[in-house]
Amino acid sequence: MNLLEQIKTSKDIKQLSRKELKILAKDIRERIIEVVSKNGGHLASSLGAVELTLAIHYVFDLPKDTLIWDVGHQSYAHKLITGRNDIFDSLRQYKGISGFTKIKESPCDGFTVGHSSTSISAGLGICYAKYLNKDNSDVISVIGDGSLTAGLAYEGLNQTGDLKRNLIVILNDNDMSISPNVGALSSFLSRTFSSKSLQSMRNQFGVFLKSLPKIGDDIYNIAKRSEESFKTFITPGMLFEAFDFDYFGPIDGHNLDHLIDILKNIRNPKDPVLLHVTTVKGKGYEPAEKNPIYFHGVGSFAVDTGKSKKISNGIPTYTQVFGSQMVKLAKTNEKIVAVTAAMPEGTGLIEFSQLYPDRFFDVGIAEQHAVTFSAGLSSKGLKPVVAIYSTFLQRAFDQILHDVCIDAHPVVFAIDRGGIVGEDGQTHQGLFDFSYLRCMPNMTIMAPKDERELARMLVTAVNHDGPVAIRYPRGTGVGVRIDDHPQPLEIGKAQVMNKGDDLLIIAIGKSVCEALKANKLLKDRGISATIINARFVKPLDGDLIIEYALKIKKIIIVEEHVLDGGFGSAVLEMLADNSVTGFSMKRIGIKNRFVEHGPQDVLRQDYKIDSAAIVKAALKLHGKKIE
Ligand SMILES: Cc1ncc(C[n+]2csc(CCOP(=O)(O)OP(=O)(O)O)c2C)c(N)n1
Repeated sequence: MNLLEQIKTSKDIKQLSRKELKILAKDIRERIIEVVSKNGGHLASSLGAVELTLAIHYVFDLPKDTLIWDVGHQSYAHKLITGRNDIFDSLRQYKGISGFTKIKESPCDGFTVGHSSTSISAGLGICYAKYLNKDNSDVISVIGDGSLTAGLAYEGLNQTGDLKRNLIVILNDNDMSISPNVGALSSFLSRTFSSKSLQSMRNQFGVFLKSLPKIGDDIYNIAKRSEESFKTFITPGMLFEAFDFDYFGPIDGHNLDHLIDILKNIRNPKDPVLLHVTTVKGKGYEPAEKNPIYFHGVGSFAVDTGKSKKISNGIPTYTQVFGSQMVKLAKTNEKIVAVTAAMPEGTGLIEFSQLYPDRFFDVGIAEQHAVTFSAGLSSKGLKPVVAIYSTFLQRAFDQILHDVCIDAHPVVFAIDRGGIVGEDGQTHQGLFDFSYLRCMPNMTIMAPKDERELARMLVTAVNHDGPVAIRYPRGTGVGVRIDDHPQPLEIGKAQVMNKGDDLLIIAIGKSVCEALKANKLLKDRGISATIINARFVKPLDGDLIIEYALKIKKIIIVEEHVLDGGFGSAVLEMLADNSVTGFSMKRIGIKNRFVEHGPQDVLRQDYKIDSAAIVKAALKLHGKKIE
């Protein structure tokens, strides 16, 4: 039995010697690598946080003290030592444990997360609640340097300084987001000074401060109070001290002894504290240290080589098709610029960024800024294509509405990971975008049934003079050929894919494929269906839908989206507004609930939005027996 197997609760850590803690760190890394190499997951971030996790659990009393991991993707070591080693093989598996922290999963998980940069705000809220409840236990928020690029983090820091609560923020700084971290802040955090250059800067700064009229001497005296406070003036500490945090660091986040000593010192603070630790992403597994981008969120791989085990079927993903079409379009249209919020790989924009560096912007984890920045770009004649996953775009609701839609700026939203995303689970499913975009005046929304249509929609979008969204799924396309010169679609026009008299199926996006599959099975049961590929959620092809709804009185609407306010709702509203009645209808989509993690197809089946569900609904509408 190795040491990890003996750790049943967080408290067991406290019985270990420091030497044993180091052995445990090794066991933990091996276990993480073993499971992630099979299940996939956030390997590099979790490997980088092993010592930090052990030190926190060693010094603090969980769950009495509250620990919040920002994003939660680095929490695998935390899971392993809080009673989840026995079920760790189920990580990210259907009905297994989540890849992020979840209040419902363990009392040691301080907050349910998946989206970044919430830990300081949530931590402060918990801190204040504890204060009012006369509970003086600690609250520790661990945030990465990438997650610190989001405005939300600063809103949290700002109020923390104001409320002066005893929040402990640990900045886990590995100089990486998923890709190398971006922005002025990133270079600021990694500033280091030799003692010589520090001395010279100190002198120059002193002369400058003294030269300021009237207040100069006072500031100089404050600045000079000690070498330490002077350092924080010009090192990363300056930023956090400005928010009224006591700043410590930077210290080596893999040195357990130092971590434990300093955490013991800052326990039970009176004022907000920020501890800056530097770590190596992928620490302890060579392939991940060498290629932390690939191993940020990785599929199954061979442990000895680090090579992917996934066998490609040669069909490109929607993301790849988007990326290659962007490169093509940008060649002939120099107005096209691309914007991503910390996901250049995930959104398929690497080639674009290399070919057109001046027309590519990675703004960091700052979806709200990405959208308003794009509105600004488009207001001066550029054609920004802002590529953000459906789930993360939720953050920018007001920026889309207020900054883009009011003046109908022609911004293109390339919404990747629309629909069921799989193993990342409830925080990442892209199931709300039709609803949150549909209500916005001036917005056009499309969803392709396959990768060929995606290419056509992208051309349509960049030619359109107004806000427009294309929502496409995670994963490979269906294997159709993409036109050499994709032609634009007519805005608001649907496509009739199959004609039949017994049933009308209106589908959007990926669900069109499910409808076509269902059609084959229904033929065998004597039901012939008309299938409409809606293409547009907004504007809807009302004329076409009404024409068929008046002829065929049995209707099924299918979407990979929540039913509330989605595509089916749009069709129903349109039919009601046009007084089309007398039909029986079944809407297929996700009921109003969050969808857990698991393989995409398993979830589609489980949540009854696949071809089998369509067949079943059709048989029911026709009063036929369901086998
Ligand atoms: C709002 C939001 N946008 C994007 C993401 C995708 N994402 C997950 S982790 C990550 C990078 C986080 O970097 P950092 O906080 O430095 O942690 P590290 O992985 O480097 O340990 C990104 C962009 C997210 N989880 N939430």
